[in-house]
Formats: sequence, structure tokens, C-alpha cells
Amino acid sequence: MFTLPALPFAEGALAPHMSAETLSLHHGKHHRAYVEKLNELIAGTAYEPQSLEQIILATRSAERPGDREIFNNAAQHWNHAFFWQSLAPDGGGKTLPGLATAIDRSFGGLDGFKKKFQEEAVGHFGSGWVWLVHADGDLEIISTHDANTPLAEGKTPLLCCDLWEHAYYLDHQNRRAEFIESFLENLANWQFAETRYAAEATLQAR
Ligand code: MN3
Repeated sequence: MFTLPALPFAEGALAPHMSAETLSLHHGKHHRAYVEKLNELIAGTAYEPQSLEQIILATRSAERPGDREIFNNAAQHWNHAFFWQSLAPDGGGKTLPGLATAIDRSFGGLDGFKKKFQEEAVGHFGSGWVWLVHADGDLEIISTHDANTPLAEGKTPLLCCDLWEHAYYLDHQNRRAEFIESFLENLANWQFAETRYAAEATLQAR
């Protein structure tokens, strides 16, 4: 039985960059619906006792009837929980020292990172997600369609932004580029990304 995680900040804490109204709808309605639907779909199945990550990996290739719908709801639950952690009041701006070297190496600096993140997000057709991931020792920017998640591709997400219109329509209408710029300048939780990166580096060094 999965439960909707509480937001790691107050609903109004990201305003004016992301309004309380957006968060109330996005977290309280959209994310909640994925969690409730997932619980309904796995009730009485072999997936019921499994962890969210196990369910995502087991259903990603959608071999069995019903797996696609379970994957979509499980992955959207995971992606949204990750997205809330990717946001912070007074976020954005400069990255932190622990990640700066890797950002420089992979993107030629923070400005290069922001440009590529913006291009990937704006160029992504339709609904989905844009991610900063760690894969094979390098940082990469990728986008995934609909509910798809880098977790299912064996990549370690460090930061993400939701590209579904429900994430930005109330605050930015159809202006996705403006939303992404606001995410990068005011909301991106670099502390979270750096902690994820450091944990991954420790695992690989073992
Ligand atoms: Mn969403």
C-alpha cells in the first residue's frame, strides 16, 4: 500500500515561482491519483508486497496484460516524489562545489548545462520529464516520454523537472521555456542533486 508523500516544503514556499495553487493541484490531485490508482491496480497481485522500484523494473517491458498501466502509475508516483525533492525554496542559480567539477566536465560549465537542459526540455514533444542523470561516470541530460523514468534504464537521476502541462499551465500558461528558466534560476534543488551524486560516487568506489 503506497501513500502520498508529504511535500518537503510548505505549499506556498515556492511562490511566486511555483504557486500554492499549482502545488495543491499537482501534488494533491495529480500525484495522489497516481498513488491511488497504483494501489487499486496491484491489490491482490504479486506486485502488492513489492517495493516501488521493484514494481517499476518488473513492469517496464509490459510483458503481461495490465503491466503497462501498473508501470505508468508506479513510475509517475516515483517521478513525482523525485520531482518534489528536486525543488527548493531559494533553489536554482549556482550549483554546489561537489557537483561543479562534473558539470564543467560534461557541459563546459553551468551555463552550458542550463542551455542544454533548456533545449532538451523545450525540444521534448508532448508530455514527459527532463532529467540530469549520472550514467557511466558522466553526467547527461535526457528527457523521457509520459511516465518513463531513467530508473528503468539503469541511470541514476540527480534532478528532474516535470514537462506535463499540469506542472506549469496555471503559472506560465503554455510557455514551457519560461517555466524551465524559472526552475533553473529559482527552484532547482542543487543540494539534493549533490547529495545524490555523492552517494552514487561512494557506491561506485566500493
Ligand atoms: Mn506531474
